Amino acid sequence: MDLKKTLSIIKPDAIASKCQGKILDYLENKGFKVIAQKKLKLTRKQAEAFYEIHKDRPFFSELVDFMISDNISVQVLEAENAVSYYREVMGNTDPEKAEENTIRKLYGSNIQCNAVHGSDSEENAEKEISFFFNKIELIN
Ligand code: IDP
Ligand code: MG
Repeated sequence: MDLKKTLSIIKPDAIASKCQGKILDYLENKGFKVIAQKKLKLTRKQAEAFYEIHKDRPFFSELVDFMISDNISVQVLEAENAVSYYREVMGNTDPEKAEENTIRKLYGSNIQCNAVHGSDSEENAEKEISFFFNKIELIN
């Protein structure tokens, strides 16, 4: 089995609606192992740095405001093909377009407040994991 890692964020909307536990339960039931986890509140600079690839998109400043509006919970998840598997169970960016029983369909509200983040490639997963976690936090 070729286990890989991906970075997950339970976003402020899902924390505020008390869906964190349900999402973690869902992920464990889908076979993901939570390797590392932390709760934090991003500063504006940190949120801007994390979403830097979107800095020229029209929704960038709204996205940053949303991501700093409350605590977030960040996880490193391990599974076979973790990146693509998490993208699949997370569902479409827009909860209205997401398939039934995906996290965003179940717990997302709209294209911005869509409950979770998941890395979009193995290369970005590595970068995003090291954005939030240092080496010692990932040894278990
Ligand atoms: P993804 O999270 O499915 O990978 P991205 O295109 O990478 O989607 O967008 C990052 C995040 O930016 C989304 O999860 C969502 O919170 C927000 N976002 C994306 N598109 C829009 C939009 O059209 N309006 C408002 N927010 C958006
Ligand atoms: Mg993305």
